[in-house]
Amino acid sequence: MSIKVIDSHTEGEPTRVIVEGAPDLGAGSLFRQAELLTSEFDHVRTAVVLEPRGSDVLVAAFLRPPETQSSDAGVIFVNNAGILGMCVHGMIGVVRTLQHLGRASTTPGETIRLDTPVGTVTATVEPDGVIAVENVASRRTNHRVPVQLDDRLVHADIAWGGNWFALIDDHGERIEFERRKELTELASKIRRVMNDAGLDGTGARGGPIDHVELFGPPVNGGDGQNFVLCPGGAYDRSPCGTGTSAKLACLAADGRLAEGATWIQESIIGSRFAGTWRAGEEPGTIIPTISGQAWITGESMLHLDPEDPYRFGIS
Ligand code: PYC
Repeated sequence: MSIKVIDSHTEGEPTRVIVEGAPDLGAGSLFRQAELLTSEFDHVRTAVVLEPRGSDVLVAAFLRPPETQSSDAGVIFVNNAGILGMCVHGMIGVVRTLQHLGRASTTPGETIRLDTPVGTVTATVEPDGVIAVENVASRRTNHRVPVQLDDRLVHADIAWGGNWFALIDDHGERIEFERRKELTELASKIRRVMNDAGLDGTGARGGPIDHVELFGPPVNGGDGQNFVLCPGGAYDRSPCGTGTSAKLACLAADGRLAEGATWIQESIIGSRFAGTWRAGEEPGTIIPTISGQAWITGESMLHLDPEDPYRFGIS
């Protein structure tokens, strides 16, 4: 079995797009196809994402036919833990990859519509290689939920930005790259305590907290820096576009960022996304747009040798 992939990184966070050799997931909804990917073809996800071919940081994208008539393609994102609802850094990587393949325009102003299991997003080509993703409707569902840890009390906002986020300001830690191990431990503890206590995302597609976002002051001319813990324990090298969408939903709900104004979110490595929002159709929702840049890093043919005991990855 061979699988052709194209690798890129978006503001430091890698994306691997599967361009040949993906399994047939049928013609159901992308939500159903994602379920099928998990139940029948999880070994393909693990082969592509996990070591020895991948790593815990990698997000992979399965390209699918569009689910809605007006869209150009469908995408299912996966990582080391399973399916991701939406992934903005990944979508910027997908669009950059489609441009690299000559399947998407590089002309500023051109748009491409992409379906995901949690909704349709639109990507617009901006000058200088920047890609702006108008994400799914995002919203804050809970404000300042007290979370008691062994050694401190923190308060979390819970928000949907295509994944479920707990967003915390009053954690008492310095947000510094050198402290990523301590930040990973703290964020993991917060997620465990919140999910054990049932303090999870509420609303239509409610679900457990899958990402935790810790905030600190800016270091690179932006409005703030974050540390984002992803579902499988890795931290996001980019500022996390779904996380920035969740942040914008909180800023909008607090009246701290006006509609159309720009928020520059810095990542733990200092890379940046620009975020802005407009009102969503449903009261209390916003439609965020997140802009950033991706670069192609490689094209490979992955081989799964039937004799290789680790052909489906090291779990
Ligand atoms: O950019 O949305 C994002 C993202 C989610 C997980 C890693 N990156």
